[in-house]
Amino acid sequence: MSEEKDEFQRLSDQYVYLESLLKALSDQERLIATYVQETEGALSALKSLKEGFLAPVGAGVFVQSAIAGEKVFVSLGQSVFVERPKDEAISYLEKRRDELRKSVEALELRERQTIGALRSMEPRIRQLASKLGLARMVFEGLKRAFSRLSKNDVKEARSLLLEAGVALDVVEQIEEQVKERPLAEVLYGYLAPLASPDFPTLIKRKGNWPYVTVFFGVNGVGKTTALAKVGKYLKDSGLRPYLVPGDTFRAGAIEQLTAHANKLALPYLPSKYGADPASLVFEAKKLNSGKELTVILVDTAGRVEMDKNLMDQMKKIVRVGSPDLKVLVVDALTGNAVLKQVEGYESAVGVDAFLVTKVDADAKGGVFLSLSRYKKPILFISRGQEYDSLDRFDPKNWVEALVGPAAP
Ligand SMILES: Nc1nc2c(ncn2[C@@H]2O[C@H](COP(=O)(O)OP(=O)(O)OP(=O)(O)O)[C@@H](O)[C@H]2O)c(=O)[nH]1
Ligand SMILES: [Mg+2]
Repeated sequence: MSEEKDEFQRLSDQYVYLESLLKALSDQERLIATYVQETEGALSALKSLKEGFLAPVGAGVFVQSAIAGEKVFVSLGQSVFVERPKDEAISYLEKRRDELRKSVEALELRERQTIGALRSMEPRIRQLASKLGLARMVFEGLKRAFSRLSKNDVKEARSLLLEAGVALDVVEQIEEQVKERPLAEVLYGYLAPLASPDFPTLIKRKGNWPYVTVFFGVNGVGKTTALAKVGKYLKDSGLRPYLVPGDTFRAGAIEQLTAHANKLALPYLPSKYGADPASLVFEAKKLNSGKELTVILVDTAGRVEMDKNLMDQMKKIVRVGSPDLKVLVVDALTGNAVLKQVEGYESAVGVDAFLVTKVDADAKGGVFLSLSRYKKPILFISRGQEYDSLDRFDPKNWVEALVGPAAP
């Protein structure tokens, strides 16, 4: 395990280094390409130059004919000056243009090689990350940002953090705190409250079963998939999940849930479209009343916008079903917009925990830091289509993967 951790650390550091190298190469290539263009401009101006004429040709490049008409005065950029007869000046500029073109080609080659190296590292990094329970937590964006921050390049770090989907106020707080404490400690301070609880133990402790868990969230975030995974996880942990297809709205939603239930051999409440989800939960609770270790998992309908009908339906589920746990499912790819979702559900029904999905597809990772402001646990993270791709969120591993050890 520790050897694999070291390898992961080494590879992901190297990956981040190569990515920043790639960025530097392409910035340089773009810059030199503009020099090529400016030189071309200067050349054509020079060729059509009339005596005594001052011709501005692109930023920083001026061509001026000397008084005698015999010599031209060529200034390239800020530092290169040559005073030459017109023909000589032309061949000088042509030579310079060709050299610049060669530099562009050489840079392009190095960029292609760097991209190749990056691509060839990715499978192993992903494999290690998943073995270490980090999902695909390479999170290049965050890693780069943190490396800038630890070098006191606050401006660049800020824009990288924002790009990675971290909320602005969180970015500002982190910037302040790193002035006083090591970055790893600051990050751990934010993320520690998000650590996943031991869900089976929570349920076992309840005593008067069934334990009711409702999954909320906007359209397509992965509620139904996550619910099925949690069902399997709980069953594997010796509990008795019971599924409720509370999305009686979207076409195919009931079949989707019952197909998962059949595949996993989990019991569920039969339902039909248009049925009132709150009544389904009520019914499920009645059927399972007093049944030891039973956990009712309720799927709900998602919509793109927080419309009033949906929210009323959610409120009714909560009122009638009085769930033990209200889980808001959020998609890691949502970035900053996740805050609006949290606030919408928080004010309507209240949120007890998060479940973050699609972590496998997210290379940014900002969502965890954004969620940290709510100080609520992340029940699980979901990282793929397989039923077993469900992990607990471990802030310590997460911080270590990003900025190295030092978390307490
Ligand atoms: N890559 C990846 N895809 C996922 C994950 N979880 C869900 N998906 C995919 O996301 C899509 C939506 O998943 P659902 O579980 O149907 O989402 P939902 O929130 O129930 O959607 P609605 O019921 O329509 O609101 C499906 O194509 C899933 O296969 C995950 O962790 N990683
Ligand atoms: Mg669904």
